[in-house]
Amino acid sequence: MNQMKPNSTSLRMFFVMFFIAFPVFVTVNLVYRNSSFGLFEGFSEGKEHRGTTQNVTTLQNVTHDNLGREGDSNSVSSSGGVKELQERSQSHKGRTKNITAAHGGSRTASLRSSTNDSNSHIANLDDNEKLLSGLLTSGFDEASCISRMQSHFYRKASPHKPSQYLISKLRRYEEIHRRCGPNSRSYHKSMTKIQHSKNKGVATMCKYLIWTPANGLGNQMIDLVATFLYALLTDRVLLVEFGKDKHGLFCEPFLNSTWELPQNSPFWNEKHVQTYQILLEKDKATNSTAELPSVLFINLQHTRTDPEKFFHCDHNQHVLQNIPLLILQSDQYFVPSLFMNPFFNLEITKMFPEKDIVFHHLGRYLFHPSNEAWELISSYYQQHLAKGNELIGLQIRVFSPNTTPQKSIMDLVLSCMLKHKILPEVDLQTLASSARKNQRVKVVLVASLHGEYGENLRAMYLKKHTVSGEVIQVYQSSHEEHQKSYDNKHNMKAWIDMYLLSLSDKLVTTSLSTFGYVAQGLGNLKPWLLYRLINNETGFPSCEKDFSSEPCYHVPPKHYCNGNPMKDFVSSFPYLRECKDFRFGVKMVNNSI
Ligand SMILES: *[C@@H]1O[C@H](CO)[C@@H](O)[C@H](O)[C@H]1NC(C)=O
Ligand SMILES: *[C@@H]1O[C@H](CO)[C@@H](O)[C@H](O)[C@H]1NC(C)=O
Ligand SMILES: *[C@@H]1O[C@H](CO)[C@@H](O)[C@H](O)[C@H]1NC(C)=O
Ligand SMILES: *[C@@H]1O[C@H](CO)[C@@H](O)[C@H](O)[C@H]1NC(C)=O
Ligand SMILES: *[C@@H]1O[C@H](CO)[C@@H](O)[C@H](O)[C@H]1NC(C)=O
Ligand SMILES: *[C@@H]1O[C@H](CO)[C@@H](O)[C@H](O)[C@H]1NC(C)=O
Ligand SMILES: CC(=O)N[C@H]1CO[C@H](CO)[C@@H](O)[C@@H]1O
Repeated sequence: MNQMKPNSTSLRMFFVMFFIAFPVFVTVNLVYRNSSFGLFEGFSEGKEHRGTTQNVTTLQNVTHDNLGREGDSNSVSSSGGVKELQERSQSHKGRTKNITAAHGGSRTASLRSSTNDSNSHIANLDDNEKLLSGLLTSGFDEASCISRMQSHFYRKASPHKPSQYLISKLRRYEEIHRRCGPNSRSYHKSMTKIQHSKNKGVATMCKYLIWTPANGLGNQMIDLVATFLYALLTDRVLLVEFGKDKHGLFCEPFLNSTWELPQNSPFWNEKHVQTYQILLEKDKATNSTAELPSVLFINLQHTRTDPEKFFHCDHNQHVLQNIPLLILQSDQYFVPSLFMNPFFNLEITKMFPEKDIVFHHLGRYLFHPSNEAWELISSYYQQHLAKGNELIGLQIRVFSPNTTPQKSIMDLVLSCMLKHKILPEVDLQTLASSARKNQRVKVVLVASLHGEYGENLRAMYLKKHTVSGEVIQVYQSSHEEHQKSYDNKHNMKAWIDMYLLSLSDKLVTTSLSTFGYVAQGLGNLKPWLLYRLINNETGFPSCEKDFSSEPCYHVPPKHYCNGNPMKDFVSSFPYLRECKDFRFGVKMVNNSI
């Protein structure tokens, strides 16, 4: 009885607190722009949810010129969450942002609106588009992740539809994740079992794949897509070890569950876990897999000197199948190595009849900017980028700042963009004062750690005519000077830049930059790859157009499963090609090439 008392008291206190706190909370929410819908939602669902702060963006009076016609202007709004947000925000002055794309000349892809202003009608019409032709599932609380339902206003509809098989695989995966994910009964049962039998085999209801971070955000994102594909192929539940540096970047991708490894999991920084390398050695020595651990750490990070990992081989995959918990660390887009495995190959080919759009589909499936990130992305887009008829993304990564003069890089960039007519030459004949009407506007978004590149380009076109008569506007959203891995603010900026670049019509990136890979994959863009300058050399093509939007896998296996060295990828694996930006790397091409 004594024990009951504090409990019921605290329960009552809870309700009192709830009924006092709740209206206050809502009111505070409405008054302050930085409201916290994530927290609100988590509370009502009794789930652990990060309280992501956000500024609410609503799509009001979006002017759009879908077919290049001069602008009909129509009101656009969407169903459910956003409508509710709009209503809430409209009731408070200053909350509603009135978004209008400038002078009717908006880009084809930008802020697409429908010609009907009946909300429910638009909602139905857009459902298929909103869910990216079935790639995404319906049923999410839309206010908790506004970007999930608004991305299609910003990005051109993809010409690549997901296959029915991929859609069914994803729906099945989501079901498994709900059943086996954190907070489920199966999760606790399976994890307890695994933990108690770390070094001897055990069979569990659910099997897991824990993703651990390595290297910068670009590497982490391409590797996360590869890891998710591996989870799909092996019916494992993907859990991610997101540290503070990734707090508030992404929405939850899986309906009614979380992909984050719970903070109290013993497998954060697990030290005493057998490694894949040791398992391989044992396996080789004894030819027996009788004694399997129940947790295994697999390091697939890039190094060119490590012994061969044979991760693509049937035998090893067969062994791994019996281990309920795998902890994977990589910084690579190792999807091509999964294609090299005959069993996986069959399955992936069914999922992706077009082999060169794996990242495009899985990236758009997994990575939705959090409300906080989305506020920054959408407002930046509307303020600066929506104005143009065409958006050019330019990503400049300087790998050796100490040996590469800035001017060499600027020359390289200009040489590429002018030669391929991505940007026009400046017209030195015509006077700047003679303004013309209805000029086409090209907007250039520069992403670089260094602010000078955007400034140089802006200065070049400022108040000048171009030979094509186009007006060039240059924006650079951030410059950080140094790449900082594992830093939340830096990651947020990087994510915003990657996302904005992915909305481009044309993309110019630096060879070997995984940052560019993410943008091109999400946006289904075949980028112009800038030559990777490491000093002030000259005499090479400044850039080359890539043949696929897939990221490059920089360290593919060097041996066949029988141990013989792989000499020529293409003859053994007809869907692989040497990457244009790194000749030791490979990536997928579509059948038709
Ligand atoms: C949210 O809006 C407030 C008020 O306009 C502003 O001060 C703050 O910087 C915004 N936060 C973000 C993340 O945009
Ligand atoms: C919204 O945009 C319209 C059209 O440009 C403008 O007339 C109106 O004043 C704007 N409203 C707000 C609240 O900014
Ligand atoms: C708008 O939607 C309504 C309701 O579905 C429909 O009756 C009407 O014809 C539509 N108008 C236009 C211009 O498409
Ligand atoms: C997800 O959760 C909501 C709210 O609890 C519930 O109504 C819905 O049926 C769930 N969806 C699935 C597919 O489990
Ligand atoms: C190892 O096992 C494989 C298949 O089970 C068998 O073909 C091979 O001969 C064995 N090798 C040794 C050294 O026992
Ligand atoms: C650039 O190259 C020239 C020779 O072509 C060399 O003399 C000069 O020192 C180089 N500058 C830098 C900063 O590397
Ligand atoms: C909020 C807002 O500005 N709404 C406007 C949207 O556009 C229609 C017609 O163009 C106006 O009547 C609304 O006032």
